[in-house]
Amino acid sequence: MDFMEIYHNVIDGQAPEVEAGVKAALAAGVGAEEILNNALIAAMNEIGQRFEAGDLFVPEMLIAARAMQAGLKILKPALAKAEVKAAGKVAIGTVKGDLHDIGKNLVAMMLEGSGFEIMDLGVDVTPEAFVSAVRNGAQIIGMSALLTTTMPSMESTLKALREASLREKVKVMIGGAPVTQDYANKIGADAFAPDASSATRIARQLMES
Ligand code: B12
Repeated sequence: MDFMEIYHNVIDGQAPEVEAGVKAALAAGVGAEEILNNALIAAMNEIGQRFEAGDLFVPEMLIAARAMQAGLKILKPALAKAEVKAAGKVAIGTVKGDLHDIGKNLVAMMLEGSGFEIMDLGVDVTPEAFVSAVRNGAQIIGMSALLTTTMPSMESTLKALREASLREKVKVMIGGAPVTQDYANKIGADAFAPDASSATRIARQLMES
């Protein structure tokens, strides 16, 4: 399968073409994860590099992100082959001050697909909102940050959980491009995952631990 057409349409921000390309690839029997990795994620990586190099700016990044989301929407049913029994309840959100949600949505979709019940808290989520989610039954919290300047909000959330005496009741998993295992260790999170498929595996392990 040649993913170049979808890839370039994401980069050019052509949402309807991306949608059509993803539909055609699925109809041709290409695996959803293959389309995701080789076309959609690959294109966003390219966008990130071009942005870093100063070859494109926020508006272009935004329309590319919209095109990617259009493709993700088509992939969602294929990625989320929901299992019957709920594996656990996960509250997931992008931390305070941060509006990046593509990675967070992808992790939510994959978790849903592997049987977790998802409470999607959206973007710009305050520590207090994560705390409320635990009061409402979340067994795992998933925090996403794409900016080095918003990562400290993960630590604030852990602090808020301790202050509410809820830290022992919940597992905390973190991720996002600038986040590392070292950072997770440093702030006392229970787990880090570098991508959506390992997030699913790790969430299952957290439910058993
Ligand atoms: C698209 C994008 C945007 C879009 C976001 C649209 C949207 N709806 O999300 C827009 C245009 C809005 C945007 C805005 C900004 N952005 Co921006 N953006 C990006 C870009 C190009 C891609 C991010 C992305 O979606 N990647 C694809 C997804 C699939 O990958 P991912 O998010 O990493 O997620 C995966 C893993 O990290 C992990 N994961 C993610 N979350 C979680 C959570 C859990 C719990 C777990 C376990 C795992 C996990 O699994 C995911 C799937 O595999 C990145 C470049 C990059 N290389 O990351 C810059 C980037 C993140 N942005 C950057 C910047 C600077 C900004 C702005 C400040 C620009 C500006 N001057 O205004 C603003 C900030 C706005 C804000 N307050 O949040 C910088 C950050 C620099 C830094 N180190 O802090 C980057 C790195 C670009 C760069 N190279 O400079 N951005």
